[in-house]
Order: sequence, then structure tokens, then C-alpha cells
Amino acid sequence: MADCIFCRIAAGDIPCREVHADTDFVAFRDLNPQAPVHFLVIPRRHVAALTDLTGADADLVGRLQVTAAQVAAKLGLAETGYRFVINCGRDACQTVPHLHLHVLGGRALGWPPG
Ligand code: DGP
Repeated sequence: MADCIFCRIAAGDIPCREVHADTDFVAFRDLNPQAPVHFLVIPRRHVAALTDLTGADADLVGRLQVTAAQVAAKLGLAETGYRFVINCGRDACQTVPHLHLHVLGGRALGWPPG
């Protein structure tokens, strides 16, 4: 989608600090990091939000999480741990309407989240 910022990042039209790229997913550092390590994993295919997923997307979402875990390990987070976050919609503060998985680590994270 031409007007989607994450589609444009996936297409290479907007620069990012990439940490992983393959046929289906791109991972890059968050512009506004909330932890010493904070990256996003997105599917190249445009999906606006969790609410748009169907059963046909189960494999995509599973591989999204496996990819995120592998990148987290590559960045040294496997031993100390990390958190996955997917914000969906207004109440969860989703600001970019392209499905993205936040991976946060590198410090002790508080719980419950705000
Ligand atoms: P969310 O609130 O879940 O929609 O988070 C969107 C995140 O995307 C937010 O933490 C900031 C990040 N972000 C927004 N625009 C850009 C961008 O152009 N580049 C990068 N690297 N991150 C971005």
C-alpha cells in the first residue's frame, strides 16, 4: 500500500535500521525505543491489525513469532528474556495500521503494562 509507512519500509523506500529481512518478514529497530533493544517485525504483506486476521493467516502469524524469537536470540536476548507486544486498535495505542510485533528487551520490564 503506497500510503502505508511500514509497506514503504518493507519495500526499501524509507530507510530503517534493519536487523532481519527475508521473503515474508522485515525486522527493524523502533524509531522511538522503549528499551535498550526494541525492534519491530512486520509481514511484507499488508495486514492492518490483528482484527483483520483470518484462519488463513495462522501460518503467517506463527512464522512472524518464530522469526521474532530468532532475531531476539541473534541480538543477545535469549538468556535474559524479552517481551512480545502487538497493539491492536485505539485502546491499545496502535499508531501504525500495519501489523507489527514489538520485541523489547535489554532491561527488566515492568508488569502489568500501562
Ligand atoms: P504502535 O503504537 O504499536 O502502532 O507502534 C508503532 C511503532 O512504530 C512506534 O513504537 C514507533 C514506530 N515507528 C513509527 N514510524 C516509524 C518509522 O518510520 N521507522 C521506524 N523505525 N519506526 C517507526
